[in-house]
Amino acid sequence: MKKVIVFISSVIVLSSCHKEIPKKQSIDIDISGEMQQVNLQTLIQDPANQNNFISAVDSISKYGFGYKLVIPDSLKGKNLKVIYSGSFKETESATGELVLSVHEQNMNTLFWSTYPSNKVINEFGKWTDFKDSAMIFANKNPQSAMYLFLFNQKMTGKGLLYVDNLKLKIYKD
Ligand SMILES: [Ca+2]
Repeated sequence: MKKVIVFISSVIVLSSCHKEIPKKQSIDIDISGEMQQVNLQTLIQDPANQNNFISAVDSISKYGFGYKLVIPDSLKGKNLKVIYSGSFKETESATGELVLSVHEQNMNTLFWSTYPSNKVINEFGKWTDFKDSAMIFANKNPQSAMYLFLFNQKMTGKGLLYVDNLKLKIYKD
């Protein structure tokens, strides 16, 4: 279990890179106690590399590995740009997706967007990298916003969805 935690910590990236979004303020978030990993039970050892852990779900287990961020007050009421990247692998049907969402404390949904694996996958059983971004406008991120989630899921379809190297960066307008 220790290995899992160490590995996951190493893939969290909240950088202050200015190259990708000129003229916009990027942020460094103190992630201690604010961000946690979710659906750790879906992590398995990568058969190709026992030092690597990957998320594996099917349409029965549904919800795969991701992150849960307690949104700091400094980000509430702001436009946020979230950049996410990683690798997908599907075995029989490209029905998996990445979900980015914002919720209030009672889990009422304020924002929900998905990035389907079929945007990039054109061959089953092969790892395919993805990178994209989503804007969360201030009206979807009000003072009552509490959690930001980024996780993968496979709600329908045959086979398994694998996800590796899931990363996110958050920029404040
Ligand atoms: Ca991994």
